[in-house]
Amino acid sequence: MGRLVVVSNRLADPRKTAAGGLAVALSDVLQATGGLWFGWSGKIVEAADGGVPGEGELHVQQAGPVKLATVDLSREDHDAYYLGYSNGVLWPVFHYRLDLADFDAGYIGGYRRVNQLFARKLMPLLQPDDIIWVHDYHLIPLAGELRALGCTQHIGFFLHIPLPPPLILAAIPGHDWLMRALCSYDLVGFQSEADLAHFERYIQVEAHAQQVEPGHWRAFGRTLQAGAFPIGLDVVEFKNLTHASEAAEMYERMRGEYSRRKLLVGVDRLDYSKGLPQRLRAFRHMLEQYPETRNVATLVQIASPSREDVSAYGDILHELESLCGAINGNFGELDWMPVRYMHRTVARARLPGLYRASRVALVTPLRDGMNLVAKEFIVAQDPADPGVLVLSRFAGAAEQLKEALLVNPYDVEATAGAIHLALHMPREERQERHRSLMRTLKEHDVQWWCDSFLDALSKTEAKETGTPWLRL
Ligand code: ADQ
Repeated sequence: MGRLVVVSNRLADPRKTAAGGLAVALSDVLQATGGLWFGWSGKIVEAADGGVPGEGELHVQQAGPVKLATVDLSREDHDAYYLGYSNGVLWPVFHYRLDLADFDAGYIGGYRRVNQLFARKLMPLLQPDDIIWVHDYHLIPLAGELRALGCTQHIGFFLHIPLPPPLILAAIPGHDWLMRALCSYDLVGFQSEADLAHFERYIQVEAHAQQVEPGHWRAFGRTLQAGAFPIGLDVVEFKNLTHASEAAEMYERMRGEYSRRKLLVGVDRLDYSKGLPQRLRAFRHMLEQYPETRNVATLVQIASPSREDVSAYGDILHELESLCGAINGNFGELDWMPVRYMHRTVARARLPGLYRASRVALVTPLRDGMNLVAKEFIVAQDPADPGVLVLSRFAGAAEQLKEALLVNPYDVEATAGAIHLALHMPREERQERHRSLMRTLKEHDVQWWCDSFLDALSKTEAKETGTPWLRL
Protein backbone atom coordinates (compact mmCIF):
# COMPACT_ATOMS: atom_id res chain seq x y z
CA MET A 1 0.00 0.00 0.00
CA GLY A 2 1.15 3.54 -0.73
CA ARG A 3 1.48 6.30 1.86
CA LEU A 4 -1.67 6.89 3.91
CA VAL A 5 -3.02 10.43 3.97
CA VAL A 6 -5.70 11.00 6.59
CA VAL A 7 -7.86 14.10 6.45
CA SER A 8 -10.16 15.03 9.32
CA ASN A 9 -11.45 18.24 10.81
CA ARG A 10 -9.24 17.93 13.90
CA LEU A 11 -6.02 16.01 14.41
CA ALA A 12 -4.59 14.21 17.38
CA ASP A 13 -0.92 13.54 17.83
CA PRO A 14 -0.67 9.81 17.04
CA ARG A 15 2.24 9.48 19.51
CA LYS A 16 -0.07 10.19 22.45
CA THR A 17 -2.27 7.23 23.39
CA ALA A 18 -4.41 9.53 25.52
CA ALA A 19 -5.73 10.90 22.24
CA GLY A 20 -7.93 7.83 21.93
CA GLY A 21 -10.34 6.82 19.16
CA LEU A 22 -9.33 7.70 15.67
CA ALA A 23 -5.75 8.63 16.58
CA VAL A 24 -5.09 5.25 18.14
CA ALA A 25 -6.85 3.47 15.30
CA LEU A 26 -4.86 5.14 12.59
CA SER A 27 -1.52 5.51 14.28
CA ASP A 28 -0.09 2.11 13.26
CA VAL A 29 -0.80 2.48 9.60
CA LEU A 30 0.17 6.16 9.58
CA GLN A 31 3.49 5.30 11.20
CA ALA A 32 4.15 2.25 9.03
CA THR A 33 3.61 4.17 5.79
CA GLY A 34 5.25 7.42 6.97
CA GLY A 35 1.84 8.99 6.53
CA LEU A 36 0.41 12.48 6.49
CA TRP A 37 -2.46 13.73 8.67
CA PHE A 38 -4.13 16.90 7.45
CA GLY A 39 -6.84 19.11 8.97
CA TRP A 40 -7.75 22.30 10.79
CA SER A 41 -5.15 23.59 13.28
CA GLY A 42 -7.82 24.57 15.80
CA LYS A 43 -6.70 28.20 15.44
CA ILE A 44 -9.20 30.89 14.49
CA VAL A 45 -7.82 34.12 13.04
CA GLU A 46 -10.00 37.19 13.68
CA ALA A 47 -10.61 39.65 10.83
CA ALA A 48 -8.79 42.33 12.84
CA ASP A 49 -5.71 40.09 12.88
CA GLY A 50 -5.79 39.53 9.14
CA GLY A 51 -8.13 36.50 8.96
CA VAL A 52 -9.49 36.42 5.40
CA PRO A 53 -12.30 34.03 4.33
CA GLY A 54 -10.97 31.23 2.11
CA GLU A 55 -7.39 31.78 3.28
CA GLY A 56 -5.36 30.24 6.10
CA GLU A 57 -1.76 29.65 7.02
CA LEU A 58 -0.42 26.08 6.64
CA HIS A 59 1.69 24.56 9.43
CA VAL A 60 3.67 21.37 8.90
CA GLN A 61 5.38 19.43 11.69
CA GLN A 62 6.90 16.01 12.01
CA ALA A 63 5.64 13.64 14.72
CA GLY A 64 8.03 10.70 14.45
CA PRO A 65 7.53 9.21 11.00
CA VAL A 66 4.17 10.96 10.61
CA LYS A 67 3.75 14.41 9.12
CA LEU A 68 1.04 16.63 10.62
CA ALA A 69 -0.20 19.43 8.37
CA THR A 70 -2.78 21.91 9.60
CA VAL A 71 -4.46 25.05 8.33
CA ASP A 72 -5.76 28.03 10.34
CA LEU A 73 -9.28 29.29 9.64
CA SER A 74 -10.58 32.84 9.55
CA ARG A 75 -13.35 33.61 12.04
CA GLU A 76 -15.89 33.93 9.21
CA ASP A 77 -14.94 30.55 7.72
CA HIS A 78 -14.90 28.81 11.10
CA ASP A 79 -18.32 30.11 12.05
CA ALA A 80 -19.93 29.16 8.73
CA TYR A 81 -18.12 25.86 8.10
CA TYR A 82 -17.83 24.42 11.61
CA LEU A 83 -20.50 25.98 13.81
CA GLY A 84 -22.88 26.74 10.95
CA TYR A 85 -23.09 24.12 8.25
CA SER A 86 -21.36 21.16 9.90
CA ASN A 87 -22.88 21.43 13.36
CA GLY A 88 -25.95 23.60 12.73
CA VAL A 89 -27.20 21.75 9.61
CA LEU A 90 -25.51 18.41 8.93
CA TRP A 91 -25.21 17.16 12.53
CA PRO A 92 -28.91 17.66 13.42
CA VAL A 93 -30.27 16.46 10.06
CA PHE A 94 -28.04 13.38 9.96
CA HIS A 95 -29.32 12.60 13.49
CA TYR A 96 -32.94 12.96 12.26
CA ARG A 97 -33.45 16.32 14.02
CA LEU A 98 -34.84 18.56 11.27
CA ASP A 99 -36.42 20.67 14.01
CA LEU A 100 -32.97 21.73 15.24
CA ALA A 101 -31.41 22.49 11.84
CA ASP A 102 -30.60 26.10 11.02
CA PHE A 103 -31.22 26.13 7.26
CA ASP A 104 -31.66 29.86 6.81
CA ALA A 105 -28.26 31.17 7.59
CA GLY A 106 -26.43 30.66 4.29
CA TYR A 107 -23.64 28.68 5.92
CA ILE A 108 -23.10 26.49 2.87
CA GLY A 109 -20.83 29.09 1.21
CA GLY A 110 -18.36 28.90 4.11
CA TYR A 111 -18.55 25.10 4.14
CA ARG A 112 -17.57 24.95 0.47
CA ARG A 113 -14.94 27.63 0.89
CA VAL A 114 -13.16 25.71 3.65
CA ASN A 115 -13.28 22.46 1.68
CA GLN A 116 -11.77 24.33 -1.29
CA LEU A 117 -9.12 25.82 0.97
CA PHE A 118 -8.25 22.37 2.35
CA ALA A 119 -8.04 20.95 -1.19
CA ARG A 120 -5.74 23.79 -2.32
CA LYS A 121 -3.44 23.38 0.69
CA LEU A 122 -3.38 19.58 0.57
CA MET A 123 -2.82 19.19 -3.17
CA PRO A 124 0.89 20.23 -3.20
CA LEU A 125 1.62 17.86 -0.30
CA LEU A 126 0.35 14.77 -2.14
CA GLN A 127 2.48 12.05 -3.73
CA PRO A 128 1.38 9.99 -6.76
CA ASP A 129 0.75 6.69 -4.94
CA ASP A 130 -0.94 8.15 -1.86
CA ILE A 131 -4.14 6.64 -0.53
CA ILE A 132 -6.34 9.39 0.87
CA TRP A 133 -8.84 8.67 3.66
CA VAL A 134 -11.20 11.53 4.51
CA HIS A 135 -13.22 11.46 7.74
CA ASP A 136 -16.65 12.74 8.58
CA TYR A 137 -19.37 15.17 7.70
CA HIS A 138 -17.25 18.33 7.80
CA LEU A 139 -15.44 17.22 4.66
CA ILE A 140 -17.99 15.64 2.33
CA PRO A 141 -17.08 17.90 -0.65
CA LEU A 142 -13.31 17.46 -0.30
CA ALA A 143 -12.84 14.71 -2.89
CA GLY A 144 -14.78 16.71 -5.49
CA GLU A 145 -12.60 19.74 -4.80
CA LEU A 146 -9.43 17.65 -5.00
CA ARG A 147 -10.58 16.03 -8.25
CA ALA A 148 -11.32 19.48 -9.69
CA LEU A 149 -7.66 20.33 -9.02
CA GLY A 150 -6.51 17.20 -10.87
CA CYS A 151 -6.09 14.73 -8.01
CA THR A 152 -6.09 11.16 -9.38
CA GLN A 153 -5.25 9.23 -6.21
CA HIS A 154 -7.68 6.84 -4.54
CA ILE A 155 -9.89 8.79 -2.14
CA GLY A 156 -12.11 7.14 0.45
CA PHE A 157 -14.59 8.65 2.89
CA PHE A 158 -15.88 7.36 6.20
CA LEU A 159 -18.97 8.86 7.81
CA HIS A 160 -18.75 8.56 11.61
CA ILE A 161 -22.33 9.71 12.15
CA PRO A 162 -25.56 8.17 10.80
CA LEU A 163 -26.97 8.83 7.34
CA PRO A 164 -30.74 9.40 7.49
CA PRO A 165 -33.32 8.10 4.99
CA PRO A 166 -33.63 9.90 1.63
CA LEU A 167 -36.70 11.93 2.58
CA ILE A 168 -34.91 13.44 5.58
CA LEU A 169 -31.78 14.12 3.54
CA ALA A 170 -33.91 15.79 0.90
CA ALA A 171 -34.89 18.47 3.43
CA ILE A 172 -31.38 19.96 3.19
CA PRO A 173 -31.31 22.78 0.67
CA GLY A 174 -28.62 21.71 -1.79
CA HIS A 175 -28.82 18.03 -0.78
CA ASP A 176 -28.31 17.00 -4.41
CA TRP A 177 -25.02 18.89 -4.54
CA LEU A 178 -23.93 17.36 -1.25
CA MET A 179 -24.74 13.81 -2.31
CA ARG A 180 -23.13 14.31 -5.71
CA ALA A 181 -20.04 15.45 -3.86
CA LEU A 182 -20.16 12.31 -1.74
CA CYS A 183 -20.23 10.27 -4.93
CA SER A 184 -16.88 11.66 -6.07
CA TYR A 185 -15.13 9.37 -3.61
CA ASP A 186 -13.98 5.94 -4.76
CA LEU A 187 -15.19 4.29 -1.58
CA VAL A 188 -17.79 5.56 0.87
CA GLY A 189 -17.96 3.79 4.24
CA PHE A 190 -20.78 3.85 6.78
CA GLN A 191 -21.07 2.68 10.37
CA SER A 192 -24.03 0.37 9.81
CA GLU A 193 -26.01 -1.57 7.23
CA ALA A 194 -28.96 0.76 7.96
CA ASP A 195 -26.92 3.84 6.96
CA LEU A 196 -25.62 2.08 3.87
CA ALA A 197 -29.18 1.16 2.85
CA HIS A 198 -30.22 4.83 3.18
CA PHE A 199 -27.35 5.87 0.93
CA GLU A 200 -28.19 3.23 -1.67
CA ARG A 201 -31.86 4.21 -1.67
CA TYR A 202 -30.98 7.88 -2.02
CA ILE A 203 -28.71 7.43 -5.04
CA GLN A 204 -31.19 5.10 -6.72
CA VAL A 205 -34.24 7.29 -6.17
CA GLU A 206 -32.74 10.75 -6.48
CA ALA A 207 -29.87 10.07 -8.90
CA HIS A 208 -31.03 6.97 -10.81
CA ALA A 209 -27.83 5.17 -9.84
CA GLN A 210 -27.33 1.67 -11.22
CA GLN A 211 -25.80 -1.17 -9.29
CA VAL A 212 -22.93 -2.63 -11.33
CA GLU A 213 -22.23 -5.45 -8.89
CA PRO A 214 -22.90 -5.78 -5.16
CA GLY A 215 -21.52 -2.67 -3.43
CA HIS A 216 -20.51 -1.00 -6.72
CA TRP A 217 -22.60 1.80 -8.15
CA ARG A 218 -22.69 3.89 -11.29
CA ALA A 219 -23.86 7.36 -10.26
CA PHE A 220 -23.35 10.85 -11.65
CA GLY A 221 -21.31 9.43 -14.53
CA ARG A 222 -18.74 7.60 -12.39
CA THR A 223 -18.30 4.35 -10.51
CA LEU A 224 -18.00 4.21 -6.75
CA GLN A 225 -18.12 1.63 -4.05
CA ALA A 226 -20.09 1.82 -0.80
CA GLY A 227 -20.06 -0.44 2.23
CA ALA A 228 -20.68 -0.78 5.96
CA PHE A 229 -17.50 -0.74 8.06
CA PRO A 230 -18.59 -0.55 11.71
CA ILE A 231 -15.81 1.13 13.67
CA GLY A 232 -14.25 -1.05 16.38
CA LEU A 233 -12.14 -0.64 19.48
CA ASP A 234 -8.53 -1.44 20.08
CA VAL A 235 -9.58 -4.21 22.45
CA VAL A 236 -6.07 -5.03 23.64
CA GLU A 237 -5.19 -1.39 24.28
CA PHE A 238 -8.42 -0.77 26.20
CA LYS A 239 -7.96 -3.93 28.27
CA ASN A 240 -4.44 -2.84 29.16
CA LEU A 241 -5.79 0.57 30.10
CA THR A 242 -8.31 -1.16 32.38
CA HIS A 243 -5.53 -2.89 34.31
CA ALA A 244 -3.19 0.10 34.46
CA SER A 245 -2.82 2.08 37.68
CA GLU A 246 -5.07 5.07 36.97
CA ALA A 247 -8.06 2.92 36.07
CA ALA A 248 -7.39 0.53 38.94
CA GLU A 249 -7.34 3.47 41.36
CA MET A 250 -10.60 4.77 39.97
CA TYR A 251 -12.13 1.32 40.28
CA GLU A 252 -11.08 0.97 43.94
CA ARG A 253 -12.37 4.43 44.76
CA MET A 254 -15.77 3.81 43.20
CA ARG A 255 -16.09 0.37 44.80
CA GLY A 256 -15.23 1.82 48.18
CA GLU A 257 -17.54 4.80 47.86
CA TYR A 258 -20.51 2.80 46.57
CA SER A 259 -19.97 -0.51 48.39
CA ARG A 260 -23.60 -0.61 49.53
CA ARG A 261 -25.05 0.46 46.18
CA LYS A 262 -25.44 -0.77 42.65
CA LEU A 263 -23.79 1.65 40.32
CA LEU A 264 -25.16 2.63 36.90
CA VAL A 265 -23.02 4.68 34.56
CA GLY A 266 -23.61 6.99 31.61
CA VAL A 267 -20.68 8.58 29.74
CA ASP A 268 -21.45 10.92 26.88
CA ARG A 269 -20.67 14.18 25.22
CA LEU A 270 -23.43 16.57 26.20
CA ASP A 271 -25.37 16.33 22.96
CA TYR A 272 -29.06 16.18 22.15
CA SER A 273 -28.49 13.03 20.10
CA LYS A 274 -27.41 11.10 23.20
CA GLY A 275 -30.91 10.89 24.73
CA LEU A 276 -29.87 12.14 28.17
CA PRO A 277 -33.23 13.60 29.33
CA GLN A 278 -35.03 10.44 28.17
CA ARG A 279 -32.47 8.34 30.07
CA LEU A 280 -33.01 10.29 33.29
CA ARG A 281 -36.78 10.00 32.92
CA ALA A 282 -36.44 6.24 32.51
CA PHE A 283 -34.24 6.07 35.61
CA ARG A 284 -36.77 8.15 37.55
CA HIS A 285 -39.55 5.89 36.33
CA MET A 286 -37.66 2.86 37.59
CA LEU A 287 -37.31 4.42 41.04
CA GLU A 288 -41.06 5.09 41.02
CA GLN A 289 -42.12 1.68 39.76
CA TYR A 290 -39.67 -0.49 41.68
CA PRO A 291 -39.33 0.94 45.20
CA GLU A 292 -36.74 -1.68 46.16
CA THR A 293 -34.25 0.08 43.86
CA ARG A 294 -34.41 3.24 46.01
CA ASN A 295 -31.49 3.64 48.31
CA VAL A 296 -29.68 1.08 46.14
CA ALA A 297 -29.32 2.26 42.54
CA THR A 298 -27.02 5.23 41.93
CA LEU A 299 -26.58 6.67 38.46
CA VAL A 300 -23.27 8.38 37.74
CA GLN A 301 -23.79 10.45 34.62
CA ILE A 302 -20.76 12.13 33.05
CA ALA A 303 -21.61 14.56 30.27
CA SER A 304 -18.58 16.27 28.80
CA PRO A 305 -18.93 19.84 27.54
CA SER A 306 -19.30 19.93 23.79
CA ARG A 307 -19.91 22.60 21.12
CA GLU A 308 -21.18 25.07 23.65
CA ASP A 309 -21.24 27.83 21.07
CA VAL A 310 -24.03 26.03 19.11
CA SER A 311 -27.33 27.24 20.58
CA ALA A 312 -29.21 23.90 20.78
CA TYR A 313 -26.58 22.70 23.27
CA GLY A 314 -27.46 25.30 25.93
CA ASP A 315 -31.06 24.03 26.11
CA ILE A 316 -30.06 20.43 26.73
CA LEU A 317 -27.69 21.51 29.52
CA HIS A 318 -30.48 23.28 31.40
CA GLU A 319 -32.96 20.47 30.88
CA LEU A 320 -30.48 17.95 32.24
CA GLU A 321 -29.56 20.01 35.28
CA SER A 322 -33.17 20.54 36.24
CA LEU A 323 -34.07 16.84 35.76
CA CYS A 324 -31.16 15.72 37.95
CA GLY A 325 -32.09 18.27 40.60
CA ALA A 326 -35.72 17.12 40.59
CA ILE A 327 -34.84 13.41 40.88
CA ASN A 328 -32.43 14.03 43.75
CA GLY A 329 -34.94 16.35 45.41
CA ASN A 330 -37.82 13.88 45.14
CA PHE A 331 -36.06 10.61 45.89
CA GLY A 332 -32.78 11.45 47.64
CA GLU A 333 -32.09 10.55 51.27
CA LEU A 334 -29.55 12.02 53.65
CA ASP A 335 -27.19 9.18 52.79
CA TRP A 336 -28.23 8.46 49.18
CA MET A 337 -28.17 10.61 46.07
CA PRO A 338 -29.87 8.80 43.18
CA VAL A 339 -28.02 10.77 40.47
CA ARG A 340 -24.47 12.04 40.43
CA TYR A 341 -24.27 14.31 37.44
CA MET A 342 -20.98 15.79 36.29
CA HIS A 343 -20.60 18.22 33.43
CA ARG A 344 -17.01 17.39 32.60
CA THR A 345 -14.67 15.05 30.76
CA VAL A 346 -13.15 12.09 32.57
CA ALA A 347 -9.55 11.30 31.55
CA ARG A 348 -9.45 8.36 29.15
CA ALA A 349 -7.04 6.50 31.43
CA ARG A 350 -9.58 6.55 34.30
CA LEU A 351 -12.72 5.71 32.34
CA PRO A 352 -12.22 1.90 32.36
CA GLY A 353 -12.15 1.95 36.18
CA LEU A 354 -15.51 3.70 36.27
CA TYR A 355 -16.96 1.25 33.74
CA ARG A 356 -15.66 -1.78 35.65
CA ALA A 357 -17.09 -0.58 38.95
CA SER A 358 -20.56 -0.25 37.39
CA ARG A 359 -23.18 -2.97 37.32
CA VAL A 360 -25.04 -1.37 34.41
CA ALA A 361 -24.16 1.04 31.59
CA LEU A 362 -26.87 3.20 30.08
CA VAL A 363 -26.05 3.91 26.44
CA THR A 364 -29.36 5.20 25.15
CA PRO A 365 -28.86 7.68 22.30
CA LEU A 366 -31.84 8.71 20.19
CA ARG A 367 -29.53 8.25 17.21
CA ASP A 368 -25.80 7.52 17.07
CA GLY A 369 -23.40 6.53 14.31
CA MET A 370 -21.81 3.78 16.41
CA ASN A 371 -21.19 4.74 20.07
CA LEU A 372 -17.83 3.59 21.34
CA VAL A 373 -18.77 3.97 25.00
CA ALA A 374 -20.93 0.84 24.62
CA LYS A 375 -17.92 -1.10 23.36
CA GLU A 376 -15.53 0.32 25.95
CA PHE A 377 -17.88 -0.65 28.78
CA ILE A 378 -17.92 -4.29 27.64
CA VAL A 379 -14.14 -4.54 27.29
CA ALA A 380 -13.57 -3.03 30.77
CA GLN A 381 -15.74 -5.63 32.55
CA ASP A 382 -14.51 -8.44 34.77
CA PRO A 383 -15.50 -11.56 32.78
CA ALA A 384 -16.19 -13.40 36.06
CA ASP A 385 -18.71 -10.81 37.23
CA PRO A 386 -19.55 -8.56 34.28
CA GLY A 387 -21.94 -5.64 34.17
CA VAL A 388 -24.87 -5.34 31.77
CA LEU A 389 -25.14 -3.00 28.81
CA VAL A 390 -28.51 -1.30 28.23
CA LEU A 391 -28.23 -0.11 24.64
CA SER A 392 -30.49 1.96 22.43
CA ARG A 393 -31.62 0.18 19.30
CA PHE A 394 -30.91 3.48 17.51
CA ALA A 395 -27.15 3.35 18.12
CA GLY A 396 -25.16 1.89 15.23
CA ALA A 397 -23.62 -0.46 17.82
CA ALA A 398 -26.98 -2.22 18.22
CA GLU A 399 -26.51 -3.93 14.84
CA GLN A 400 -23.50 -5.76 16.27
CA LEU A 401 -24.12 -5.97 20.02
CA LYS A 402 -27.19 -8.19 19.97
CA GLU A 403 -26.59 -9.61 23.45
CA ALA A 404 -26.97 -6.21 25.09
CA LEU A 405 -30.41 -5.31 26.47
CA LEU A 406 -31.74 -3.35 23.51
CA VAL A 407 -34.22 -0.58 24.27
CA ASN A 408 -36.26 2.10 22.58
CA PRO A 409 -35.16 5.23 24.50
CA TYR A 410 -38.38 7.05 23.60
CA ASP A 411 -40.31 4.40 25.55
CA VAL A 412 -39.58 5.51 29.09
CA GLU A 413 -41.56 2.72 30.72
CA ALA A 414 -39.97 -0.10 28.75
CA THR A 415 -36.49 1.38 29.24
CA ALA A 416 -37.13 1.57 33.00
CA GLY A 417 -38.10 -2.11 32.89
CA ALA A 418 -34.89 -3.00 31.04
CA ILE A 419 -32.75 -1.07 33.55
CA HIS A 420 -34.48 -2.95 36.37
CA LEU A 421 -33.86 -6.25 34.59
CA ALA A 422 -30.20 -5.35 34.10
CA LEU A 423 -29.78 -4.58 37.80
CA HIS A 424 -31.15 -8.00 38.72
CA MET A 425 -29.69 -10.18 35.98
CA PRO A 426 -28.17 -13.40 37.37
CA ARG A 427 -24.43 -13.75 37.12
CA GLU A 428 -24.54 -16.71 34.73
CA GLU A 429 -26.63 -14.84 32.20
CA ARG A 430 -24.37 -11.82 32.51
CA GLN A 431 -21.32 -13.98 31.86
CA GLU A 432 -22.89 -15.61 28.84
CA ARG A 433 -23.91 -12.32 27.25
CA HIS A 434 -20.52 -10.81 28.01
CA ARG A 435 -18.69 -13.73 26.37
CA SER A 436 -20.64 -13.33 23.12
CA LEU A 437 -20.23 -9.56 23.11
CA MET A 438 -16.48 -9.88 23.61
CA ARG A 439 -16.26 -12.33 20.71
CA THR A 440 -17.88 -9.77 18.43
CA LEU A 441 -15.65 -6.95 19.65
CA LYS A 442 -12.48 -8.97 19.16
CA GLU A 443 -13.52 -10.11 15.70
CA HIS A 444 -14.43 -6.60 14.59
CA ASP A 445 -11.83 -4.51 16.37
CA VAL A 446 -10.32 -1.28 15.18
CA GLN A 447 -7.60 -3.04 13.23
CA TRP A 448 -10.24 -4.98 11.32
CA TRP A 449 -12.04 -1.70 10.61
CA CYS A 450 -8.89 0.03 9.39
CA ASP A 451 -7.62 -2.91 7.34
CA SER A 452 -10.92 -3.74 5.70
CA PHE A 453 -11.58 -0.12 4.71
CA LEU A 454 -8.07 0.48 3.36
CA ASP A 455 -8.00 -2.87 1.61
CA ALA A 456 -11.27 -2.08 -0.16
CA LEU A 457 -10.09 1.44 -0.99
CA SER A 458 -6.79 0.35 -2.48
CA LYS A 459 -8.63 -2.10 -4.75
CA THR A 460 -11.03 0.49 -6.18
CA GLU A 461 -10.42 1.61 -9.71
CA ALA A 462 -10.63 5.32 -9.50
CA LYS A 463 -8.93 8.21 -11.07
CA GLU A 464 -11.54 10.33 -12.72
CA THR A 465 -10.64 13.99 -12.50
CA GLY A 466 -12.38 17.19 -13.37
CA THR A 467 -15.84 17.40 -11.85
CA PRO A 468 -17.20 20.64 -13.23
CA TRP A 469 -20.66 19.78 -11.85
CA LEU A 470 -19.37 20.55 -8.39
CA ARG A 471 -19.24 24.21 -9.19
CA LEU A 472 -22.78 25.42 -8.64
P1 ADQ B 1 -19.03 10.76 19.61
O1 ADQ B 1 -20.37 11.31 19.32
O2 ADQ B 1 -18.07 11.67 20.28
O3 ADQ B 1 -18.33 10.22 18.26
P2 ADQ B 1 -18.77 8.11 21.11
O4 ADQ B 1 -18.47 7.07 20.11
O5 ADQ B 1 -19.78 7.73 22.13
O6 ADQ B 1 -19.31 9.43 20.50
O7 ADQ B 1 -17.45 8.52 21.94
C1 ADQ B 1 -16.22 8.71 21.37
C2 ADQ B 1 -15.13 8.71 22.46
O8 ADQ B 1 -15.30 9.80 23.36
C3 ADQ B 1 -15.11 7.45 23.30
O9 ADQ B 1 -13.80 6.95 23.32
C4 ADQ B 1 -15.55 7.89 24.68
O10 ADQ B 1 -14.92 7.22 25.73
C5 ADQ B 1 -15.18 9.36 24.71
N1 ADQ B 1 -16.10 10.10 25.58
C6 ADQ B 1 -17.41 10.34 25.38
N2 ADQ B 1 -17.92 11.04 26.42
C7 ADQ B 1 -16.92 11.23 27.29
C8 ADQ B 1 -16.82 11.89 28.58
N3 ADQ B 1 -17.88 12.45 29.15
N4 ADQ B 1 -15.63 11.88 29.21
C9 ADQ B 1 -14.57 11.27 28.63
N5 ADQ B 1 -14.59 10.66 27.44
C10 ADQ B 1 -15.75 10.64 26.77
C11 ADQ B 1 -18.67 10.09 16.88
C12 ADQ B 1 -20.04 9.47 16.58
C13 ADQ B 1 -20.17 8.11 17.23
C14 ADQ B 1 -19.01 7.20 16.78
C15 ADQ B 1 -17.67 7.91 16.96
C16 ADQ B 1 -16.53 7.10 16.32
O11 ADQ B 1 -21.10 10.35 17.03
O12 ADQ B 1 -21.42 7.50 16.89
O13 ADQ B 1 -19.02 6.03 17.56
O14 ADQ B 1 -17.68 9.18 16.33
O15 ADQ B 1 -16.78 6.81 14.99
